[in-house]
Amino acid sequence: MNFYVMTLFPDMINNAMSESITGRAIKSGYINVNAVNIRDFADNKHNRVDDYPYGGGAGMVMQAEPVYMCYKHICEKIQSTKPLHVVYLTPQGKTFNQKMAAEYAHEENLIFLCGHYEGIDERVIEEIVTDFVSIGDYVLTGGELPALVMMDTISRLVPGVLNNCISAYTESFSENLLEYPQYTRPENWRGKSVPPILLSGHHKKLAEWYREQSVIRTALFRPDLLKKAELTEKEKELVDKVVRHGEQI
Ligand code: 6GU
Repeated sequence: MNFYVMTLFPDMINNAMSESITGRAIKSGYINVNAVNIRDFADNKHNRVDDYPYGGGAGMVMQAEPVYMCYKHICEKIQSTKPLHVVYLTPQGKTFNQKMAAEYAHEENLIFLCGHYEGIDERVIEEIVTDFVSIGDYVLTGGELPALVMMDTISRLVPGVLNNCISAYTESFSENLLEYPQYTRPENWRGKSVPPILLSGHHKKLAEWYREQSVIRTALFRPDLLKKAELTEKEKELVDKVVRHGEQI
C-alpha cells in the first residue's frame, strides 16, 4: 500500500506514521508513506501558496496551481493505468468508518489532499478530487490529523501489518459490536479479581463469554450500533435486559 499525502506539514505526517505499528509496517515494507510538500510547488520566490479569497471574507485560501502541480508530480511517480482515488479531507465529506477503511485497503495507491487556512480554491478540487471524507462532526485546523486517522485505520487492514491474532479485532467491529474487556496479570489487582471464566481453560465457554460481553457493552455504550448487528433471540433478550436495567458488566 502506497500512501501519498499532499500537505503543507509533511513532518506531521512522517513523524506520526513512523511510530508504533505503522512505523514497523513501513520498516518491513508493508506500507509506504510519501508526504509531499505543496509549498515545494509554489511559483514565487517567497514560496507562498495562499491568497485572499475573491469576494472578501476572513482568512486565506490555498491556491489551485501549487496543489495541481503537486498532484501531477505524484501521478508521475505512481505511473498507474488504473484510476486513482484522491481523497480530500474535509468536514463536508462522508464520515469515515470501518467499512470505508476496508474498501480503501484493497487499493495499491491512495492520494490524500490536506487543506489548511479557510480552504482550497474550488477549481483544483473539481479537477483532481474523487472522494470527500470527514472523520466526524467537529472542525479541525487542517486535514493532516484526518489523513493520519485514515492511514492508521487502513494500514492495520493491510495483510502482514498486524499478526493474525489481533486481526480478529476488526472482525468484531465489522459485526457492529464493541470489543469485550481485557485483563492481564496480576490475577488480583488491589482487591479486584479477573473474571474466573478467563482462568478456566474452557474454550467454548470462553468464546460464549466474549460474545456476551461484547453484546452487553454495545447495549450499554453504543446501542445505536445494535440496529445493524446480527443477534440471536437469546442475545436480543440480553440486550433488552441491559437496556431496561442498565445492568453492570
Ligand atoms: Cl477531514 N478536516 C477538517 N479540517 N476538520 C475535520 C475533518 C476534516 N473531519 C472532521 N473535522
